[in-house]
Amino acid sequence: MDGRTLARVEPIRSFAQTLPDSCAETWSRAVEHPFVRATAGGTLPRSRFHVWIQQDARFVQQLARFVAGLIAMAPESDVAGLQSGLAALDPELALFGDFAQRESIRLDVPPLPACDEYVAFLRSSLDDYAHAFTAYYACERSYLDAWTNVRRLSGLTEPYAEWVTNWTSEQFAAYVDWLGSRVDEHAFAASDETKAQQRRVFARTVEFEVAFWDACWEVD
Ligand code: MP5
Repeated sequence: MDGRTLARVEPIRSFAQTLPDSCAETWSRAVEHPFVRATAGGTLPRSRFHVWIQQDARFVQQLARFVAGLIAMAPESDVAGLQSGLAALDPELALFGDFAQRESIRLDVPPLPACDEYVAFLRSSLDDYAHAFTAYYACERSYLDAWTNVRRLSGLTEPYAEWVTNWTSEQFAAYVDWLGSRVDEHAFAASDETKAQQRRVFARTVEFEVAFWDACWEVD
């Protein structure tokens, strides 16, 4: 074969892999948020990190209820995988608890509107399994990519190493890949209209991610 005569071809990407591109601007606002950059650059005020810890702990508690709801409506093919994701939230909540104790901060603070509104949106998506699953994928994928950015820029350095490790571990990346593969499997037989709705749900979820980072970034 003569390489000079071959047409340039784009690699084939799955539906799930194309979802961030279909809301590219919002996606980069989420995964390259100033909060993410400041975390990587070591310039994040400790008080803002504490607010994020408090709000994310609240978020994860509610996310566990959402995932339990997703499992309740899941087809058999998705149940075991989702259960493993739900089980992983226990050690994660323990991480928040240990951190809060070490830094003498409380975790029983009221959630900020950005946290409540995100959770309410996730709950409302449970009306439709494909929507809820897509929202969950967007939620997990955006944390994988945001914390992968932190790791790319600053490595596994203190004081955030445990958080970077939590959301960039091989197991977590494999879980998010698995979620993507289930999105693809379900999209395979879906109509164009259903896929367009899934793109909208993905983009909307990423907007809530941006709002969540904004809320933790904008506090004093
Ligand atoms: C996640 C999170 C990731 N902890 N917080 C927000 C605001 N978005 C996404 O979820 P998980 O289950 O902690 O990996």
